[in-house]
Amino acid sequence: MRTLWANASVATCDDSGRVFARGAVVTDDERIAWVGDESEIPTGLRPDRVIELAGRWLTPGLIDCHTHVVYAGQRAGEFARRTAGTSYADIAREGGGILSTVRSTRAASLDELLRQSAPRVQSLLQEGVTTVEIKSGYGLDYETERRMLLAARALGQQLPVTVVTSLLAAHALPEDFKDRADDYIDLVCTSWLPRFAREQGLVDMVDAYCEDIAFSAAQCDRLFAAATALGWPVRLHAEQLGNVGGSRVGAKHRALACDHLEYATASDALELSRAGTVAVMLPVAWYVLADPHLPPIEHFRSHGVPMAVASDANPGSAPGASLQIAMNMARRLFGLTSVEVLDGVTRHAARALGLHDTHGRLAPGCVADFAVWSIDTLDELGYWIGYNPCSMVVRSGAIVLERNV
Ligand code: DI6
Ligand code: FE
Repeated sequence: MRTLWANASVATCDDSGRVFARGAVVTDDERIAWVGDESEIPTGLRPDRVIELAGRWLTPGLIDCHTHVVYAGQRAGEFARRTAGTSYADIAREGGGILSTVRSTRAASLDELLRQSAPRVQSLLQEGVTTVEIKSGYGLDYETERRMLLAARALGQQLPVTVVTSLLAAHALPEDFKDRADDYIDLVCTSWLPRFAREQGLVDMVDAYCEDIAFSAAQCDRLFAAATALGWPVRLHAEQLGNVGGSRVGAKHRALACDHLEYATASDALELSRAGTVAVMLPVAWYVLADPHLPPIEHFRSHGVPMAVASDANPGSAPGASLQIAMNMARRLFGLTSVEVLDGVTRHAARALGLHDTHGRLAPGCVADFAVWSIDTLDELGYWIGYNPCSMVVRSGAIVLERNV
């Protein structure tokens, strides 16, 4: 069916950054056929139906390119300890932190994981998100990592959202491998990766947590060599709590994304730009952990490193699931402009997931995923806190959500 989405202000978020104040979009089923000024719709494009958008803004569907929404339980007790002064790293060294969520996630069935995780994805959807990346990493044994990935895939079936999965087996060292991180990485490389490769369709990318409290740059290097040999793209959490050389390893393996990067240097930024890697900003984690070290935004800008913005939704450093709050924080705390933030949740986020050809932009041939906003200016994206101006979500050309705002 051919649909004309009429009378909208359209932000294409393509490389040209074009905006059509009196714009329109034409879709053929799940694809975009045409985008432009309403007065220039080609006469040959006769729509079967017209959806009147009454001057609202239309953007690509938002992409949350870094989340850990699949897990069981919560860590409010740790949050209380952290606000009273104990550090995130100290709690992790005591066997809390990620390992605490590993215990509750291992104990949860697939149904229980889905029951707890679906509302988090729903709240992203309400905010205009049509694509979400979901990581494993709270299993740290083969069966639970697999169950998390199955849950992520099931969420993509049950809800109108495109799910991209990352295997994050290298998230923390499981207790039974204490002091044997190399053995754990060997197990992941020689056993788990080949098993996931045989079981096609569960893993889209391989991720790692490269930090003093997690895995070293050399261990991530080995993991990425094994992952890329099996054909997977890689990405990693790097330089969040300190600089341990993660972004250089990411650049070496042409990582799709390097995430966090609070402690990255100018030369890291240069390496990322040469590798075409996206720098993913996670300001909610920065805010919750209250580490004053800011990511080197100016170096990313001057080296032309594309910046994405994501929620990092996880039970430790970014509880909840809100991309709009991340957008606000990226502006207020990291100093990104409203245009940088919008690009960061659309075309650059798509690039971070390897989806640049089909998602995150409004252009002919792209998937017809949109968000419609009851706002007067694009500056309102990443401005509101706790008020959601998203009034419609369109996925693959179909309206999947309408809100009265
Ligand atoms: N992303 C992560 O994977 C870790 N921090 C972050 O920003 C930890 C997640 C957690 O504490 O559960
Ligand atoms: Fe994360």
